[in-house]
Amino acid sequence: MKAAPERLGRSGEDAVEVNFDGLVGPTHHYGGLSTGNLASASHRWEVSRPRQAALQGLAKMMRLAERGVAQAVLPPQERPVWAVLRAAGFSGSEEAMVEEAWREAPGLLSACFSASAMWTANAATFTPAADAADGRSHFTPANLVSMFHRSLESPSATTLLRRIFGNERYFAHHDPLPPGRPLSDEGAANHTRLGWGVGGPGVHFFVYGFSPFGAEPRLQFPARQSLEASRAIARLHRIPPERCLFARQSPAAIEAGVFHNDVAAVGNENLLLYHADAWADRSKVVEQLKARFSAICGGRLHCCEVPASRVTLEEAVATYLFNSQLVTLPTGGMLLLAPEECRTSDRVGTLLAEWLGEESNPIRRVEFIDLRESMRNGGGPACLRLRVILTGEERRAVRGRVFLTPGLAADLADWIGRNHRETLSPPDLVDPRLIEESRRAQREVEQLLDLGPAGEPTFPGT
Ligand code: SUG
Repeated sequence: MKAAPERLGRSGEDAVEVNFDGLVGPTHHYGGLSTGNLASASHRWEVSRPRQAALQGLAKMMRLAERGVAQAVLPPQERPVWAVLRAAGFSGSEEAMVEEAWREAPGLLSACFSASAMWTANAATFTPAADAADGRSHFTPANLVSMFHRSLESPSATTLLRRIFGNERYFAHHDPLPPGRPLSDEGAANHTRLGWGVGGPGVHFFVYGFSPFGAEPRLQFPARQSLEASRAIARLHRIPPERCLFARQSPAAIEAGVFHNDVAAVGNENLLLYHADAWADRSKVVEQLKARFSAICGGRLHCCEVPASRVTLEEAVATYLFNSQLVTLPTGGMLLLAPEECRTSDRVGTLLAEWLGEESNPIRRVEFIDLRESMRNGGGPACLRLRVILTGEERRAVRGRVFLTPGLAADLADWIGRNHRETLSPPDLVDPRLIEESRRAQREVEQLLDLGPAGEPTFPGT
């Protein structure tokens, strides 16, 4: 049956997009854990600054909240992941386990200490009620099986989302897709919802890196998102097929370090910014997207294509231009919140000035933000947030003190100041005081966010 091009769920008149940003945990370090993520590889084992990282993330949230954008937070995850260290054969006291793991398997220890849950664009894929045939909002936590350290996030993300969005009347929760390469899923970083406003019908643009059961080109870097995973999410979330489009990343993009689609494209409402080499068969993809947009949403999708002659893929990866956050301002028009690295590139600067000068382009403001600590691990402004569209009723059903207010921001700044170290490098992971600091920080933030009982996440194989 063909769904009418209208809202499927409850009235979305008072719907707003809320950015749920991940708080940076006290074990933020540079493990060099993500193959194909050039920043992660090139800063491997350098000294990180956990306190600055967390404050930079908070400053971004406050900037957007000051601009009138709805902002909320997600807590970090408990680290290290003891269950995985035990499952890998380490035993004895916590200190002994960490020491032995450092001697025998430093990479594994680094993975178990990783603060990578901060990049909540990878936590889950979300579909608003307005686009789901059953009229509920859907969450599927990403299984993140492509990178071992990231796969450790999935069990806790699953319990966390169920705690915060626990009201079953509004929210449907799916389990992460079964682990394994054929259903490798990296969450919202490879998914963009387009549509006029956030309350009306939307078109869902899924980008995948590989098709698991086909003949695939051999690449130097791993393609992370599978077509079957994206299709499974669309099915589970009850999105009518005519509202979905699936496109393949270009192998050239993956080889240039575009490990997620959000490193080469960003969209919001009726605007799509993208690198010309982001997708295979790009002209066809853009044509189909435009056609879907006008059929489902009505009107024209505004597409800004950036050819390599203006900005190369390498420049896109170095500046993270397309990982800017593109948000609608309550006063009308859009704000592009770009990483500081874009300010220092003349070529990117010229492009931004052009976008601002075009009458028909919805971007009204460009601002820059310093996220150096996260950027050095390959995480820009858009990586740090999960977009969740909520109606007024749904917002009231959200549990915990997660919406950012000046009071919460002050409490979080204080929490960071007391718990996060100035500097950290992988050899510091054996410092027994870090275990205590990490545990205390987790306890305090859970209390501060008033999240209620946590429950125990279960890790596959533990
Ligand atoms: O998965 N980096 C993350 C960065 C995630 C960026 N997210 C989006 N593009 N949406 C990753 O590669 C590096 C961790 C380390 O090396 O210590 C890391 O996990």
